[in-house]
Amino acid sequence: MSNTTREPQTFSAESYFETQPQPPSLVADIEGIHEFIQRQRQANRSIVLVTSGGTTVPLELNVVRFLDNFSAGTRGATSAEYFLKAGYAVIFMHRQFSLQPFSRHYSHSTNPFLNFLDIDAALPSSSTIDSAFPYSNDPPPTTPTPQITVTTAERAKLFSVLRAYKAVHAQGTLHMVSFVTVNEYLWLLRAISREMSVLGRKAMYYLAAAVSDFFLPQQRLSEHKIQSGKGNLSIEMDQVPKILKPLVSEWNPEGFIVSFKLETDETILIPKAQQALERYGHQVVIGNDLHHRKYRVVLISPVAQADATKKPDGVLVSQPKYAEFWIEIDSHQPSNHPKEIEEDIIEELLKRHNAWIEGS
Ligand code: 9Z3
Repeated sequence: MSNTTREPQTFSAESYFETQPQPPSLVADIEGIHEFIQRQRQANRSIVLVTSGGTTVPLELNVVRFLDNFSAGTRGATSAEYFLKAGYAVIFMHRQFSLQPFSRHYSHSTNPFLNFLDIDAALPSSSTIDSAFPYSNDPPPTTPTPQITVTTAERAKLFSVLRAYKAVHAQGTLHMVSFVTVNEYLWLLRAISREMSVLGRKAMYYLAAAVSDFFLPQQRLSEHKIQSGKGNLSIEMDQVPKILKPLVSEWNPEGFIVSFKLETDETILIPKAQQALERYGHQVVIGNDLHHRKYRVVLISPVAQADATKKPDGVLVSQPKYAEFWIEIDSHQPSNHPKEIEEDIIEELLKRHNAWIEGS
């Protein structure tokens, strides 16, 4: 990285993939995806690619520091469950260690599963606490291992999560693949989209990952940890190419594509979502504002202009170019059985995807 001013570089999707390195794991990842798609096609299932979590932008080749994008992966992991429930096969392309379908209910930070387990054995008194720890030089605990049970209050919820999880595993309808950097994300998205193109209209893309807008090309990364002590650090980043464009026009023009638009200023949400549709020509943009994203979203989609209606006097009334469809749920949800907005989002998208498959 240098402090000298330079001409900003513009990357098209094409020049990006020509100059930025292919991740070493890509070939193996795509083999797994290929097999998964073949299996689901034989079972005549629709497949949705769900992207989830935030991408990083490394600042060094031997990476110590990186920029990150906000997302816990809640939207993607929750949505994946509702797609699976509806009979879709899901490719869950997520940020490593972000939330995942099913296990998200027992996130280590908000709902650690160890709290729900009871152990049928005498616990050591506080004066002999060290005897309770497994990683000492003591011999292993006595056999048979004491009974471990789930606390009564948690049993019903755990049962329903576990039952769905086991059913999905038995059916083999969930395939996981992970990324960390924006580079890994872009390479994976391109390769998976191309693989999915064999599905034609039965392929859906649900792009909920929070993707970096700026990055540092590999050629400009410093090899080692950037040293402090030289005063300020200025980093000039290049723009990540707009990847929706080739996805819509080249990689799978038949696919049903849903992207997300995140804003913190709600007043620009709709114009920005419309701008994305105008630019890329896909099917739906889901607008969400950071602070209300769990309770309110808006689906923006193009209106077929042939729908323009004639008034009785023969005057042609031009239709708005884009339709808004708001989904809102109560922000005060019971903690034991909260309604999730993703349930309603997916219900609406499934109707639209069906219409898309039928060609309307
Ligand atoms: C979203 O807007 C997601 O809904 C969230 C989900 C990231 C807000 P969480 O996982 O958050 O529930 O914590 N994703 C898309 C964000 C994004 O990067 N959009 C780009 C943009 O706004 C377009 S691809 O320009």
